[in-house]
Amino acid sequence: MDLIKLRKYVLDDLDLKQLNSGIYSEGWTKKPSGKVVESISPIDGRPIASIITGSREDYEEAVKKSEKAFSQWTKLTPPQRGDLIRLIGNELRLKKKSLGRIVSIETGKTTVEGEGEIQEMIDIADFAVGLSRQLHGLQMASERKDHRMYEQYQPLGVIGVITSFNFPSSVWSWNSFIAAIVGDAVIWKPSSKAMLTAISVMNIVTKVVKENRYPGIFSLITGSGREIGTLMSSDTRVKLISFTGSVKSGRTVSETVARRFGKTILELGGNNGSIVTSKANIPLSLKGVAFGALATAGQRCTTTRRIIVEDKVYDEFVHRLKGIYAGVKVGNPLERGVLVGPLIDEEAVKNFTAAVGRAKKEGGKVLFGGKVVKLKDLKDGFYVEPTLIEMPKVTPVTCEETFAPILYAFRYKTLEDAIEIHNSVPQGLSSSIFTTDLTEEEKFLSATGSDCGLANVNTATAGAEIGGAFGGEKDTGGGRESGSDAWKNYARRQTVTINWGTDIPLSQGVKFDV
Ligand code: UN1
Repeated sequence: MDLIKLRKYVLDDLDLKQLNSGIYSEGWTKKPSGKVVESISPIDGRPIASIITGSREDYEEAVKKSEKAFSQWTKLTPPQRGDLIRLIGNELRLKKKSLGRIVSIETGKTTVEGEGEIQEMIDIADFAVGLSRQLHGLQMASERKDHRMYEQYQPLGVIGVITSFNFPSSVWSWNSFIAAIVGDAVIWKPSSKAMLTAISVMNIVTKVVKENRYPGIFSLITGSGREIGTLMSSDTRVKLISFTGSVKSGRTVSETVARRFGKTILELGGNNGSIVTSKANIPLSLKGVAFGALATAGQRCTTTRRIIVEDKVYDEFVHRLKGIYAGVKVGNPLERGVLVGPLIDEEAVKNFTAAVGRAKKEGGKVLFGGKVVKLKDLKDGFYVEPTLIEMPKVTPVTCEETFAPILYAFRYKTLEDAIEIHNSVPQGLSSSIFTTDLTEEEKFLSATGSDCGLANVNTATAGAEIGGAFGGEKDTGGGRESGSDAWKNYARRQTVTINWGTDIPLSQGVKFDV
């Protein structure tokens, strides 16, 4: 399949003419002043687009325009803001296939996962529309006579969203659609490995904004994290940085933003474990573990990276899992039946090989896979084998997140041991237990159970829905975005006290007679 032809076909459907500009602030900047960066398809290792990224000047322009747009946008009521998100959601529905295909070409996701990415945007749009009529605060009883006390949530202003290649558009929408109904304006810096997706999404979103004469609250600025990311993180005009990426980069972002007392939402690495007990429904667990470990070629923050299996069923479980791995097709993600596409780039392949080597040195035994795959017709693509490694204990490499389909298997005797192994890594994003035993399940969900932001029972660590708050603890950064009350992160909370009486009684019984 000719990727360039396919790319042209889908970009025509997306009506994307301004392909090379990586800057949008109230219109595509004709000639951004940053470097030209190529976007490479991991499917065949070839360039699919050359994009002119932004510089400091383009960034300045984006912030100024966003501030202006914010001042107009914030005058609209939240349901009026919700109207725009509804229209965007409708347009995304129409373009789901083409956008999904761009995601697949650029990031190597399978066709269904590429479209799933856009579905996730549509879902969060629907959620945001409903939420636009439900933004609420508490009313508290006042100790002072004839006083009313309540809290309200005001927009923050301009916020920055820095996304990663693996969910190149949905994570932007989790943040941006919710922030928009709260009343914020959003500047997006996508991963340099997924700029074409960002440009395609922006082209659709901003067409809806323009055609319906809304203020230009969505801007895009491509460029390196080092340059543009640093500008955003240190800029007091950008009230919140929502960052998705590695623990290492997240630490830098967090420190830079904290120095100026800005806000952050951090979605950093995961090292997610599934506990499989002897009471588990084994066929169901096998499916859950295989999906969790292999979907998106192991490049989700929520990917299952560790299984902790009870001694009694370990041999059977691992044997059957190997059978499933043997049947999984690795290859061109655009082809039917392929479940595991490529890794994002050459560096990811190197990291995979290095991790397998380290695991072996640390006492691991490769039960399945472990090698790089060279496909006959896609020799320059970045493919690796689904890999299962038995580990005698928790070792340094198993405490790290390697963005690849490597699954470490551990044995356990008691559930307490299993939970200890599970919680012994620095990251705390997602977790799961497979069991039909109520006591085991409740132990896993108790205060001394899973220490992660997401805890699943009889389902995979990956594949969270947008309705819940998404995020994790420990090195994962503590941020929450997407559903539930994560919208509050995009607002400033204001406690309001109103005296509607004729006197001025003071709190804590203080007398101040003047
Ligand atoms: C991520 O990997 O950054 O839960 C997000 C999931 C997806 C989102 C993952 N809905 O697997």
